[in-house]
Amino acid sequence: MEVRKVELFLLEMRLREEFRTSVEALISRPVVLVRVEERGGEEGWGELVSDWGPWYSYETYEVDLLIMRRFLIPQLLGARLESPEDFHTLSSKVRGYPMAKAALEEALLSLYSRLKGRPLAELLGGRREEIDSGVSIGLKPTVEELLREVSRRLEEGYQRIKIKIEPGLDVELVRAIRSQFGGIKLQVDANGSYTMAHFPTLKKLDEYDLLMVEQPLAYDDLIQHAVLSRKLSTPVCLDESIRSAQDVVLASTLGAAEVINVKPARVGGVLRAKEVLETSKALGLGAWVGGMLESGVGRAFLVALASHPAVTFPNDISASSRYWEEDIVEPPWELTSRGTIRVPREPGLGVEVKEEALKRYHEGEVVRGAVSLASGLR
Ligand code: OSB
Ligand code: MG
Repeated sequence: MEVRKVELFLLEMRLREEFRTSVEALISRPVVLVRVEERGGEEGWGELVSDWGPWYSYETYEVDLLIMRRFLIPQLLGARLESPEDFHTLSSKVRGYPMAKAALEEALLSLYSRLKGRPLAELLGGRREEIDSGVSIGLKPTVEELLREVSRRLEEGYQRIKIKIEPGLDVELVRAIRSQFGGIKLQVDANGSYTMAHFPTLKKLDEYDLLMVEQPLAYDDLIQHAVLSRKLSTPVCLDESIRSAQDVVLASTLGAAEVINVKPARVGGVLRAKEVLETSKALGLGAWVGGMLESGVGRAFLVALASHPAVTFPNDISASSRYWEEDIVEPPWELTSRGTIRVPREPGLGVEVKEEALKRYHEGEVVRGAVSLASGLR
């Protein structure tokens, strides 16, 4: 595999509805698509998911663009790769920036998948024909609005509901959902917004039979998660705290988590995410595939990864329509009547990038800041 061209497309994609978490309120996402082309003309696509600001992670799309253009892409151009794994060797001298690495790795992986004629899921050790789909619901202005949203998502067929919580907006929400919807599969995600000072509140969550509480405490505090985990009957799931398979070993050794949310972008790529899944399984931890509000391109990798047998819970992988008026792939990702998403059997993404939709989003209005998103980056 010899990449002769790397193209970056900078889009701004407006979400159908605001997505609010304890760290930010998002109305649109910067989406950078990576297209790689190899000598024979075959192509691959990947997606950069870093945000406008360093809120969920220290990475931002502008810093990642700099890291990709200045360091990662020059290393890649002209290198001969036996497989996408070689990209990790190549980029190992660049410290950090897992999201920037993941975007390029995805592009190489989908290229490789096409060159070999083998579906992504198969390359990742996936076995399932469809994956269990859950939905992540942001903080809402009122409990009534939250209940309406939960009701709508259950009607659409999602297998489990995850709601965002933060101090002051937690037990009341869970109680309201339980009283209206009974024993549905339900979990909460705090995005690190609590401390042990909130322990009495977190302990109250134990009464509601939640599948798990995701990242209750700070991203850099495994020790406190280990302390909390011993005091809660609700399983603790880690998202932001897990950067690698090694972190899973550490978390398991400390007893800081019983479940791992696995996101390719957070751990430096889809191949790394597969390792995180396998390590979780080997250590007896539960696991599922999380999301970063990916466009249809990034979603292809989430779906393929979630077909892996180490996945033990429904995933944060929803249909295109949960996020976008119009996705940039054809066909869009759809929910089956069983609340699942079908795993493509075709090599590559398994969906086509719609170049004309890409142009439309290119020309989208500039909402923020210094960089002209309309001008693109080709
Ligand atoms: O904490 O899991 C999270 C989205 C962006 C950043 C962080 C998170 C999320 C989600 C949405 O919860 C998951 C999805 O539907 O993609
Ligand atoms: Mg999370």
